[in-house]
Amino acid sequence: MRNKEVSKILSNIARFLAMDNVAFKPQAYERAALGIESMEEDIENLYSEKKLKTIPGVGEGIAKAIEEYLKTGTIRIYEEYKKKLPIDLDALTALEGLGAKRARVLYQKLKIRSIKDLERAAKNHKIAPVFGFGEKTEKNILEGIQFLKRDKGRFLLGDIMPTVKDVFDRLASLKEVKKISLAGSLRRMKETIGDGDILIVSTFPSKVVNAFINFPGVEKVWAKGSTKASVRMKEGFDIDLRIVPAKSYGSALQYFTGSKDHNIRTRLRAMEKGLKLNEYGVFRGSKMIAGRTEKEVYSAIGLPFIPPELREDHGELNFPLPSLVEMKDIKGDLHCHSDWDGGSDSIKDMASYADSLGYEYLGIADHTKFLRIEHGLDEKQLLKQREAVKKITSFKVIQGCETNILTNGTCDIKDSVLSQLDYVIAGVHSQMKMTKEEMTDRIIRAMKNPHIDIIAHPTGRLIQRRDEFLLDFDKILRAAKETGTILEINSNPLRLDLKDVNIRRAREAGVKMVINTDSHQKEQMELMEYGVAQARRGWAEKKDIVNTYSLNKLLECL
Ligand code: DGT
Ligand code: CA
Ligand code: CA
Repeated sequence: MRNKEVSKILSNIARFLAMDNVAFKPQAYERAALGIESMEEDIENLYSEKKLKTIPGVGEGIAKAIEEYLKTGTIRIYEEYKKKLPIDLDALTALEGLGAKRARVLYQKLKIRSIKDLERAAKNHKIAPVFGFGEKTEKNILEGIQFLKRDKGRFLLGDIMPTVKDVFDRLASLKEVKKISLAGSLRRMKETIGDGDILIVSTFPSKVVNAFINFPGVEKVWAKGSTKASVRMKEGFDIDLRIVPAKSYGSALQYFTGSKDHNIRTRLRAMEKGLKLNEYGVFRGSKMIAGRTEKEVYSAIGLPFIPPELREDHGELNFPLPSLVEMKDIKGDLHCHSDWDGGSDSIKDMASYADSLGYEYLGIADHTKFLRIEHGLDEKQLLKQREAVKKITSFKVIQGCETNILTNGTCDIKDSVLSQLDYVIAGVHSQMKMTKEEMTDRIIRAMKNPHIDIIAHPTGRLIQRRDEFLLDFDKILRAAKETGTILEINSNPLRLDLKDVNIRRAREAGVKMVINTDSHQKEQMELMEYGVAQARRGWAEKKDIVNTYSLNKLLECL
């Protein structure tokens, strides 16, 4: 499958086109890139069947570009753009607030090509005087760089999971592979990942190792032994592979899933029982008493099976374990954007995608007018949209909106219109730097508006890019409980907001939550799995999450 590379190059071209202020084309390239990235079919097959134009966003021009890429390994206009603008666009635009256009200005004015150049310029106060930048931007750039440094070498779960899944599927299809599992932080679904870990049982380890190190996308081989290997993928992260005998699979999986702190606890627990636990098994003296399955291993040391997401030494050996919410419990997604606010897909298309995911209902919550860059809807448009939603009968769609909590805690849509919608989401999208007291009061004031049901991405963080708001979270929880406001668990891998520890606090405070994807394109609804994983890491059960409810019960609490 070369889908990912094709998608990447199209999306890069989109950015270059956008920088050149070309109209419409960038959106088409971006849309094509997203479509290709998320589709199941192999792009090369579609090409050989002359069906490229069935991909959303792909017209004559883009089809030609794809053909050129598949044949020559690059696209001429892309090479030309790169020559004109020889900068590390990916790294630079990874900084919060620095888009492609601004990166180009910095190159033209200050010859900034890399993060290093950028940092030097910002420290020497060269950025602020550039037209359109200013002191504040310069400060934000420096802060952003500090963020990158702090998390150096860690990757967003959602960025690396698709590649690891590819590798996993390739391994799983080898006939020499008898058992396979993700391990490490990936299996625990941590929000950021140092490296990927995969564990295998095989009848012919050296064959598996050889196949693995020759997979497409493997850029470097760090180490290769008879039962393990470690490689660097071209996306820049590493994958460790280990092959173990069947009789130790459970104990090895337990060991390599971690976390380290959880492992220390389990080993101590074993010792208290006069046993020894290591990656080879559970032993009484020299006799091995368990090791084949994880369940057997936990049971031998007197513990129930502990779901991987809980293995963080957060009390999982001592508390009664929750019965965690699962993907299959999710009945709908309540935070999805349509083409009414500039999202990619019509309400109808979003609805049929929700249907294909096996959901019972879909909530459309478009941005509202304060967010002009997001084409936010005003009162009139919301009411018009309401009529449009009513006409959809093929799937149950409910209509909300994602209104903006303004600095004083009021929101940008009149109550008389909010009251007509099925539900209302509210979120902070501006003025994020307020004192703790101000920000807490701002959000609580919004919660007290009887029309507001859900607070979107409540703490405002962007992982590795932007800190949480300063918030008195206990106060927020008390207010949520009092007003019956639901807190969102936003599934976007860059947000995961609420995060695990806050989910646990919310649950303990008796505050309900909703797991949403905040999709601006139908395929993004698949991000739900990251939100569910985060909820599980926060010990959440089905009853804590309102979009596990049937529609009637859901509407009652909205
Ligand atoms: P990461 O890769 O930084 O996101 O985090 P992990 O948890 O995947 O860590 P990694 O890849 O270094 O090792 C995988 C697992 O192997 C880890 O979760 C627990 C186990 N492990 C590795 N080194 C040690 C160790 O020194 N002591 C113990 N008890 N376990 C270890
Ligand atoms: Ca790891
Ligand atoms: Ca590792």
